[in-house]
Amino acid sequence: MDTPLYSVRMRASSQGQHLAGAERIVSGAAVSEVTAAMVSRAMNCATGAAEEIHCSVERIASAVRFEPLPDVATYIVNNWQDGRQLAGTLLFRAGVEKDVAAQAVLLLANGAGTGGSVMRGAVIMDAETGERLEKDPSRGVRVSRMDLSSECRAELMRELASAGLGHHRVLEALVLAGKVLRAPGIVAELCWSDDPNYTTGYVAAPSGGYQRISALKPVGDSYGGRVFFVKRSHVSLEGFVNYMEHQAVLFNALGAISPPGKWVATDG
Ligand code: WAQ
Ligand code: MG
Repeated sequence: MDTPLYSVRMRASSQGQHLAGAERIVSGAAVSEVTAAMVSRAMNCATGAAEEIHCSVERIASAVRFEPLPDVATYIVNNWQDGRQLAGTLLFRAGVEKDVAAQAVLLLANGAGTGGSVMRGAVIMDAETGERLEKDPSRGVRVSRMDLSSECRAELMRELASAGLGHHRVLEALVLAGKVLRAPGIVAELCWSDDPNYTTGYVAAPSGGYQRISALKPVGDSYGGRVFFVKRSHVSLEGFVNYMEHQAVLFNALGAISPPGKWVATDG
């Protein structure tokens, strides 16, 4: 018998500014506890007191997909310029045209949103032409409804901590990228944070997995974002966006986590 699962989501804001967000997929028995923990975290937010906290609890009506997480690799680069070069190489390897990869890096570096702002969601980009395909380029597409099973979460936290990757951003981004890589028609994802103190980003691809790059921007830079690459002629955009926003995906197995390796840029 299948026990129903629930999507629990929280977002906190102050003066109309987003402060914190979280989401989980849990059994009915865990809903109250998980919701309370989210609210408590938002009430004690490091970035300031929340004025508004919105929680939603929804029973997941359609089938949940159970998937394994992608493998994790880490490239240590000398500086963010080398990091961006490596991102281009990894994107090209995944099937993104060279100039399109370069265009995507510049887009995130300059702010992909309206008037050069940071977007709340991701850009969808044609891997062959660089054309932007998201319906609302000021918002982008938001990936939602993904989580780790509780056993997998405990195991992943242990494994990441022992690999020196215990920062919460690693786990959260890995789960998000894991869902993205299971999307119909995905070619690759490029991401780095808008947090000025967090310079590590990644290129994710179905063949390469979750490939971390130690620096994709200088410290103090508050730009960041995500680009999902697809081949326009091979994908139903509506199906792609619907999957990203609504399909529940629960990860129940880990991929391999490799030790970090140095990467040295080549000329040209
Ligand atoms: N769906 C789509 N785009 C999103 C989502 C989402 N659910 N959440 C964030 N974004 C976009 C948005 O433009 C953010 O500004 C941008 O991504 C960055 O989000 O292995 O922490 O949460 O060391 O700041 C990657 C490396 C960290 C982690 C990424 O992103 C590691 C990170 P942030
Ligand atoms: Mg952020």
